[in-house]
Amino acid sequence: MNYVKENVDSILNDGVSRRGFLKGLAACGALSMFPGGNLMANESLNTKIPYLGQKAYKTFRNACPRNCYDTCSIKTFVKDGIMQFIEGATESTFTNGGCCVKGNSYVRRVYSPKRIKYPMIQVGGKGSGSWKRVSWDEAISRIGDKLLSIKKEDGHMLGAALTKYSGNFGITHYGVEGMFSSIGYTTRFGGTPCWPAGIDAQNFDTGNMWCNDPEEMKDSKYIILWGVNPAANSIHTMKYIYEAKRKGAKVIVIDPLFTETASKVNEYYQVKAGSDGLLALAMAKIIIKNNLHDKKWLKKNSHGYKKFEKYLKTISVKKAAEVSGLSEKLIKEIAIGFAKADPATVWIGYGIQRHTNGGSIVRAIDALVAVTGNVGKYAGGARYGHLNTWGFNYNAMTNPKPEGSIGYEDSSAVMGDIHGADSAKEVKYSDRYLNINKTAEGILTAADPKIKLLWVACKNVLAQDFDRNKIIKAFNTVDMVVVADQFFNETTKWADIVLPVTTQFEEYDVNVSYWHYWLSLNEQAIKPLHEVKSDLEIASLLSKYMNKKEKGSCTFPQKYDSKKLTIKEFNKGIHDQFGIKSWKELENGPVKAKAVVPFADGKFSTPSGKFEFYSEQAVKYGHTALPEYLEVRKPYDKYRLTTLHSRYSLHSQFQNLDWMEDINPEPFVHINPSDATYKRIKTGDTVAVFNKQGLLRLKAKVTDNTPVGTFMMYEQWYNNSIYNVNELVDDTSSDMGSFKTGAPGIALQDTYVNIRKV
Ligand SMILES: Nc1nc2c(c(=O)[nH]1)N[C@H]1C(S)=C(S)[C@@H](COP(=O)(O)OP(=O)(O)OC[C@H]3O[C@@H](n4cnc5c(=O)[nH]c(N)nc54)[C@H](O)[C@@H]3O)O[C@H]1N2
Ligand SMILES: Nc1nc2c(c(=O)[nH]1)N[C@H]1C(S)=C(S)[C@@H](COP(=O)(O)OP(=O)(O)OC[C@H]3O[C@@H](n4cnc5c(=O)[nH]c(N)nc54)[C@H](O)[C@@H]3O)O[C@H]1N2
Ligand SMILES: [Mo]
Repeated sequence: MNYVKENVDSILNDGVSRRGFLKGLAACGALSMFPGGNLMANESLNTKIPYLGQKAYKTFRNACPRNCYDTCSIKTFVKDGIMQFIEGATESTFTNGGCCVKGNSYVRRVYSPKRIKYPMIQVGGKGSGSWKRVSWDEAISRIGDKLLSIKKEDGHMLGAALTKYSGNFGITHYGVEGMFSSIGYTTRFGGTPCWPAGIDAQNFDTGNMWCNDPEEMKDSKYIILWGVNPAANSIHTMKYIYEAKRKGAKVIVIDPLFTETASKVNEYYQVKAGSDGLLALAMAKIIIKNNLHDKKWLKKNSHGYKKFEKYLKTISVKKAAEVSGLSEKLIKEIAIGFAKADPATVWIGYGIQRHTNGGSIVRAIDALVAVTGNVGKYAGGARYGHLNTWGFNYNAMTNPKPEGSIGYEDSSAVMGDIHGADSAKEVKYSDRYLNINKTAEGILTAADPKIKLLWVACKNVLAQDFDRNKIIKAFNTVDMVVVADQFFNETTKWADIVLPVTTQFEEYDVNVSYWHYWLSLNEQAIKPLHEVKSDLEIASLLSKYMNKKEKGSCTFPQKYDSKKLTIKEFNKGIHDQFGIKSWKELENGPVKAKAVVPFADGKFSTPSGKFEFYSEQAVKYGHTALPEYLEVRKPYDKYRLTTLHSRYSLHSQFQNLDWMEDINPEPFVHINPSDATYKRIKTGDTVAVFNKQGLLRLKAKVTDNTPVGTFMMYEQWYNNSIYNVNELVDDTSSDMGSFKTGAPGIALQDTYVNIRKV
């Protein structure tokens, strides 16, 4: 152990990994001093570290499983059983040999002294901070006994609930859902906080959510980055955007904030939040009026176009200018420039659809792209995301229910995150589904049965879910909260039992992206540290225990072998799509799916088989048939608050590491100089930001990157800080999401607050 400790200490102090980290920092623009710098993301990133020479290391294939566009392919260098440093895989043209600042800190993360090392019980009760280390046997027996007692009391398992989201998107990790299926019908938090309104919008329009390969963007002639901030959130895509720009393409950003991305493109347009639907419709109107629409494509491939054209008569460009804040002249200029370029593309971000009218905005932008005939075109498209390479077996997820299981009788209410809905086949009973975006409400109102055990995995509920104080109240009504995580965090504070889990370097898995088209194997590079176990091994242990106590009570396989589980995920479809014969080929590096331009064949999975301007299906879900303009939520306080994703963290992950604290030590509320003057606030002043729901105390940063009347804070979790933006964000829904993800999205961008100096 001392040997390991000394060696770990030496890497933690060593410049090699730190060097990679600094390169990542440069890649995300941080060293170029936001906003104006000109270091180009990922352009000089190939980390060819000679160090001891490549031969001194054993190398492993890994992947970053975080919920991120880039899902990087990684090469890990191990010496004497200890990870020394990582590189981005050079085989992937997307990862292109470089990781981001977060990826380059992985060694730091794996060996962080802050990791949860053993199973722990909060003996003083939730929130007490009084913890006791226990053995795995004790932790598992407590949980198993609780589950069996729920069944004994209620006759079913609906009192057991699972909330899991995006801490780890590795395919075998859907085994956590599998663990829950294997004990019976349970309660699940379904839906997603991330992208549901846009998913529905694209499905109404195209019958799918399927985007062009981001690598094609280098050949686009006009790129609109609409409510998306890739210079922070998808740095590897920036190189294609830069290449297009170098080749003469026009690249513009439409965003209420002057973002890192805005600082790198040709033109930036500051739009008023939530007004984009009207802006896109006005642009479509101008394009048609100038006879720049693609009549041939529309005739052949679209449904309801004439009705859409008629609806556009009611759209006033003048009103669009008033509502969006862009002048009529500018709107016209963008519309005509976009329509004349070939191919032209829009990247629709996820930030833009987290409004009460978010789905309607995405439908309007889809319509704009379709009018110009850029749907189904190489280097064109209304890009949002895709799940086209996700056709794995989800083997670990598909366990039969124990014999005689009884469930929720309303079988129409089946929901699930689109990343992988539970595939249980029984029709008579179903799981009980609650909206993942209303965690607190779900727990507090669940009756008959109430929630007695809540299992949290891959989710930092208290940092990422909405109306934090209500969540604490809700957690306190649950007999046993179990949290499986790598770090003590906001959520573990309110847990009864904490289980330490592996990082991706300590287990096998396989990863694909919802953005690019690469497939990466994730090999086990090191032995699990401390007493950590993978989510799947935990499920096996639980199954062993439950079956010992009550035979047949859990169907999850009792033997755990992460490599075998990973191999079982592959099938012919995946092999064919990626042009491989076996998973083994991935040991030589990541592979890319065969190139296909989405909808190039003019086939859409909509009821009409065409691109639907007019969607009956949308009507079925309570929306307008056409992509009509919908007004956004009205302000309920003085200032708008937007909570963006940060380049230093992946939601609540990474910012807790010491290196990240070095470069980004504390949170700020970003406020415009004119608002600052009005409130007599200077940079560095401590302020209280508050609304009907909560209050946050933090320092102010005065900057004109934020528009007048809007404050910006990054959603991040700082170790040892009470900072939490969801103290202020309520759980109001966005318009769409129920169609494909089972629950509406979250309108977290429509948050309002006030401020005072303290
Ligand atoms: N105010 C505000 N709130 C937001 C957002 C916003 O923009 N503003 N964004 C929303 C969006 S888009 C999303 S996607 C969500 C993300 O919400 P989450 O999915 O909750 O986010 P993460 O912080 O990435 O991951 C949660 C936890 O998973 C843990 N974890 C990592 N790997 C594993 C593993 O293998 N097993 C287990 N058991 N745990 C693991 C991490 O340590 C972390 O504590 O947040 C949403 N919340
Ligand atoms: N470094 C890093 N990368 C990440 C993540 C992370 O946490 N950190 N998270 C990952 C995840 S889960 C997600 S969902 C994606 C999110 O990726 P993005 O969609 O790029 O991220 P957001 O920060 O949510 O929002 C993007 C932009 O939308 C803008 N926006 C908000 N409302 C409107 C509007 O009404 N109109 C317009 N035009 N723009 C608007 C915001 O100002 C912001 O600049 O990033 C992924 N990548
Ligand atoms: Mo997300």
